[in-house]
Amino acid sequence: MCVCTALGALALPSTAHAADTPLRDLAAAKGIHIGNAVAGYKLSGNAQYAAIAGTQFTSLTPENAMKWSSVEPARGSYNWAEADQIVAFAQEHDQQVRGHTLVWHSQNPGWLTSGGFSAAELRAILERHIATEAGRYRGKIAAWDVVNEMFNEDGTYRSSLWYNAMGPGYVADALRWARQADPNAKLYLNDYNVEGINAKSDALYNLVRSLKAQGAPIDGVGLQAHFVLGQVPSTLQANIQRFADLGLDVAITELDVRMQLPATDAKLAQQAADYSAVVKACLAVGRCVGITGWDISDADSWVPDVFPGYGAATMYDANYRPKPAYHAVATALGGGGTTPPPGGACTATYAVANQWGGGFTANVTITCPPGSSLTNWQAAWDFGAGQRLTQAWNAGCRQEGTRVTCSPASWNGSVPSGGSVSFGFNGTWSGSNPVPAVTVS
Ligand code: G2I
Repeated sequence: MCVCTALGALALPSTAHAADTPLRDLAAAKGIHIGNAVAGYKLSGNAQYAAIAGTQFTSLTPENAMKWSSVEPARGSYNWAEADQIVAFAQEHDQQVRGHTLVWHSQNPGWLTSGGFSAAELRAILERHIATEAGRYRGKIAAWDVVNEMFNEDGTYRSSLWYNAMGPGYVADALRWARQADPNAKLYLNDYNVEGINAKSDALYNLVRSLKAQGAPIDGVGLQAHFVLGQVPSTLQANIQRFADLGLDVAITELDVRMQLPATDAKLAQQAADYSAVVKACLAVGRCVGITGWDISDADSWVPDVFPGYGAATMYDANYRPKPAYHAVATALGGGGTTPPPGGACTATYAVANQWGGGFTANVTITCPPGSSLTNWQAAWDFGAGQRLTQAWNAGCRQEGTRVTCSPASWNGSVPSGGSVSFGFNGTWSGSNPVPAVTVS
């Protein structure tokens, strides 16, 4: 057991950042923005939420406040209160605002979706909407998600109010109207399940390439990045790179990593690895300009409402305490000296030493920094791709389902302060052999 951080979880103040450099400073030093999605009523009604929103991020995205049903619930009757509030909060905290979103198939007001408008009327209504909203915030928005979620999973255009009335040309029209309304805002197309290379991201790629060829005003693509635990696509960086190579900016716009509840230490460690992988992929591509999370804490997240039984998708737990994912993001952004995650400062690394058709050898090294130590350590991980452990040395390991649990041999149960212990094993694999996140206690 860990003898160093027994007080860790209890001793931390509720928004425990005491020794940490805020994410916003780390991100700024790397030349990218770090953002989150926010709701106005929480900024004014929840002090912990507002403190995190104001101090950790360089960019805010209104989660719902700039959507059509929020700003024009009845035709010609506008409600800008929450959007104005978020813009003002961002300005007070020296933050940029990502506008979300001008054109979408969802969260449109009833008067618009059930109005029985002709194609020509819808076109005029959309032009006016973009002119009104982007015009109101002219000069105050760093980037607009001009069109949101225009594709089906197979890369065909989504059937929507706009596509059905105007055909695919609605995208270029919307971009032109947005450029007219706010010439300095970066104009983006934004979608989900386009993070890896697949049919849907191919469609987005072909669209933005043709928009650029036509001279339509397109500055960037937003990859929403609503991920499932352990499923960050291996082609994320290559996909970001191919959009960048077209001369476009790329932003991660709605990052979260959902898991089946309850959250366990192992799942939170995998989630930390997933968040870290996203940050690293973005940092590896010069035109990846920033990363925005979708919701401040697990208490704020949209996930449990939409995916029953799933949640814990953000960087902060429901009590606004930073999770391992927060620390992993800070570390990936170059942070040092962050508060170790509750549960232990000793860490384990897993490395595949040798791999051949159907088999592999891997080593796990448990390391304790000065001031930490372990006695009778336990290491555990999940094999997510069907791997089976066959034989271990310098540890006793067993596998049940995907879960592998290892305990020390008689001679290596103690990891001293500043020291390390290694063990190894053989296993079988097929298809892929990804590196799992190992938890140690
Ligand atoms: O679904 C997750 C995101 C996918 N990409 C586009 C984003 O705009 C979208 O955000 C979510 C918000 O996080 C939710 O908060 O969009 C949902 C649907 O527009 C939002 O949910 C809505 C509920 O459906 C409404 O019932 C509720 O009144 O939030 C509204 C305000 O709380």
